[in-house]
Amino acid sequence: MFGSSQKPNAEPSSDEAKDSPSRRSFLKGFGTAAAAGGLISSPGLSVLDAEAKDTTAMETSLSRAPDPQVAADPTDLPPPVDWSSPRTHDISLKCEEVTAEIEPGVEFSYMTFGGQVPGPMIRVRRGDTIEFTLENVSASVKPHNIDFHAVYGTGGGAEATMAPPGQSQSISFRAEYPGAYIYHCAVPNLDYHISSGMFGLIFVEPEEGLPPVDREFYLGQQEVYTDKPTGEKGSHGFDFEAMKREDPTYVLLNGQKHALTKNAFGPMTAAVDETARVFFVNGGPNLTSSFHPIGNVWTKAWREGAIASEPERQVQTMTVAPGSCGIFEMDFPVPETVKIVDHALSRVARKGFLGEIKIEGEAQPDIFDPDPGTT
Ligand SMILES: [Cu+2]
Repeated sequence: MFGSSQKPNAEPSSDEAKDSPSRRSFLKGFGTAAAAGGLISSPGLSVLDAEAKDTTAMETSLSRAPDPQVAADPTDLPPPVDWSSPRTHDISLKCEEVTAEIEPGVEFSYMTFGGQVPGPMIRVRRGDTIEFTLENVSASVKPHNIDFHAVYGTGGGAEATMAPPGQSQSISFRAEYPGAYIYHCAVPNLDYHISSGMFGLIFVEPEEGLPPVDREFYLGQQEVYTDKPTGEKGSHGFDFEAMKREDPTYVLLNGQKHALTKNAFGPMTAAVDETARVFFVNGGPNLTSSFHPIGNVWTKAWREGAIASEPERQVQTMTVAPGSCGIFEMDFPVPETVKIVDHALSRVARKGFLGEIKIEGEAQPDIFDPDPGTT
């Protein structure tokens, strides 16, 4: 069993029930997923840094974190593969339709894998076999399925996993090729379902593994098309015409506005001289991301998550197509707050996209001195 199937189970019977206290408490805290079969660890995310000040123009203030939380904990991802011969994994995901706030006061009906956006990250080794079950919970209204880009087979498994509410479907597949791949719902209205949150990442590690890093983060982007202007309070319905025009209301990192910043669920954290690896999935359904760390650089970058290729090095911005992924490494030589953006910056300034990595440690004035007059 894996991921969401291991979490406390609060299956609402109506939209109102989806906002129940039990669900709130389940979703509110980061790092609640339990490990199973060595696939998941949950070190937890730092709390909001109340002392930090931010003066950049692109930061807007949120009075509180959206509740309930659908933003995936960026530190809740399976640890690196530590086995050296093929294994079989039992992995399951639940399709859950969750009403939550994109930002405070803006309600939206999400569709998710495991109650989070992006859905739980899956990590296996090339040559492993996955006995996979998709459960569409009985509280769902719509049928769902799953297409893994890591799968050889019709629809990446989508046909065989089509599950009406209250039903489960299983497939078995062997991970034949390494890399970071998207998984997503692929029902006929697949763009609607992906926009509403139904996507995630499966990483098939190469047999030889990866070089160690100090931290790993799991991030996902999607754009949401609603029937009200960005930021207008109230319940936002879905706008199919806006989606046809590819004119989203929100472009989001981990499913909610500014989720991974001090103004919502807290930034990611690291220390000076540490290294980090980012697994990034762009659900789309339509927009290409220009993925950039402000105040830093992708030290190594595997375009499209194609880990079997040689990485590009010291890349400022990586384009990540909708329905694709990237694997990016970073160094942290100085204390700073790195802002994670889509460098199509109107998405940051006006449509809700932003993440932060707060790096703490000794100042390194030889590398960066913000005030040279005083030293
Ligand atoms: Cu779906």
